[in-house]
Order: sequence, then structure tokens, then C-alpha cells
Amino acid sequence: MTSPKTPRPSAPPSVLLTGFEPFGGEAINPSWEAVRALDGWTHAGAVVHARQMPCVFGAAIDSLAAAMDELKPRLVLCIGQAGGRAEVTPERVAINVDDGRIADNAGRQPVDAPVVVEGPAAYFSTLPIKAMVRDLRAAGVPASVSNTAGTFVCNHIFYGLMHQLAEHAQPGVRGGFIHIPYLPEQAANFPGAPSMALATLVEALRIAVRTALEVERDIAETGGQLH
Ligand code: PCA
Repeated sequence: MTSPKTPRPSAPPSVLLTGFEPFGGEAINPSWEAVRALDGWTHAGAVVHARQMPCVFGAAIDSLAAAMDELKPRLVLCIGQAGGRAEVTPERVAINVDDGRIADNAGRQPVDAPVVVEGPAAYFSTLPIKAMVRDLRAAGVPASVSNTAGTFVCNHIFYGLMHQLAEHAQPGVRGGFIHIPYLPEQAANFPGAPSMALATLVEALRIAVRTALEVERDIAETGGQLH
């Protein structure tokens, strides 16, 4: 008797990590600098693929959808710059609003437009955000849960990601968004602004990927804010 054959995937499971191109007059974006350092890194048999996203409403979601289509990732982590934040901040929630305080890299500045017409008001991250914060802090990386990803292109791609996962992905595919601080060379132009070294950011993303692959159910630990 022959044993039933289990289908063999042709490629190892993949993790999609995205970072953004520079925007708002910056020459670099820490999200892309950190993400691209992890292209090809493998953990627990999963291979990380790094992709750069345009900082453009609409085009960002299209690029993400194309990368997801190509790679069929089991985990998607989108990363973006949050200038002024001092910590690595896994985002809790994406809202169905585009409201640009500045124009995107194509000169577009939507005001109070939905990301997805008729889409739900919001989606929660399906990453274990509390466990990520715990593991980041344990490794000596300042981190906190964030309860808003803003209303610019980062929230936009985060909402687009969660909508895509809710509507089209295989069950069990997880995704979410993490904002990261300026690099020191950017903060040097804004006296007083906090920053984080590239090596720390890269290590933080390694931890985030590991925790997301390994922790199935998030821990119950406060990540709330009074306001
Ligand atoms: N940060 C911006 C968009 C691209 C990025 O890296 C944001 O927080 O919306």
C-alpha cells in the first residue's frame, strides 16, 4: 500500500516585508533601509522577501497586492516611518480614511476619502502586537502598541492589506503594520527629535517576524492609552 502523497509546495513559505520610499522631502526612509537588510533572511523555514512600496495613495495598495499575488506569503508585515516617535510601534487598527496632511509622492492629497468604498470602518491587525512589544522590550528595544496609524499612506496600505487578507487570502495568513522612528541621520536635521539606529531597527524587525511566526494567540497585557 502506498501512503497518500502530501502536496509539496514548490517554494518554502514566504514572509513579505514592505518598506516605503522616502517622502516629505526626506532622502531616505528608515522603513526601507531596515526592511531591505532582511531580504533573504530565513527563520523557521520561512524566507523573508523585501519589497519597496511607493508613498502614493492607490499605487501603494496596488504594489502590495502584486507582491502578495507573486509571493503568496503566510505573513505580511508592512513597515513605515513615523518621524517624531521614539519607539517601535506595532499598530492595532487600520481605519477606512484617507486624509493627507501633506501631498503624497504623486502630488495627491485626498481629504476624508474612504480607502475602500463601502469597506468596513476599520480592521484590527492580526499580528500578536502585545507579544511583539513584550519581546522587543525584553531584547532592549523601546516599543509600545500604537492605537493609530494616522490617515496618510501608512494607514492606507495597512487598511488595504487587511481588506485583501479578509477578502482574498487563505485562512491563517496574518498581517499588520509597524511604525518605526527616524534614523539618527534624519533626526540630526530636527533637533530634539528621537531616532533609532539602523542595527536596532533591523533587530527589531527580526524579533517582530519571529514573534509573528511563533506566537499564535496574542497575550493579554495592557497596551492601552488614556488619550
Ligand atoms: N510613513 C508615512 C507614509 C510612508 C511612511 O513611511 C505614514 O506614516 O503614513
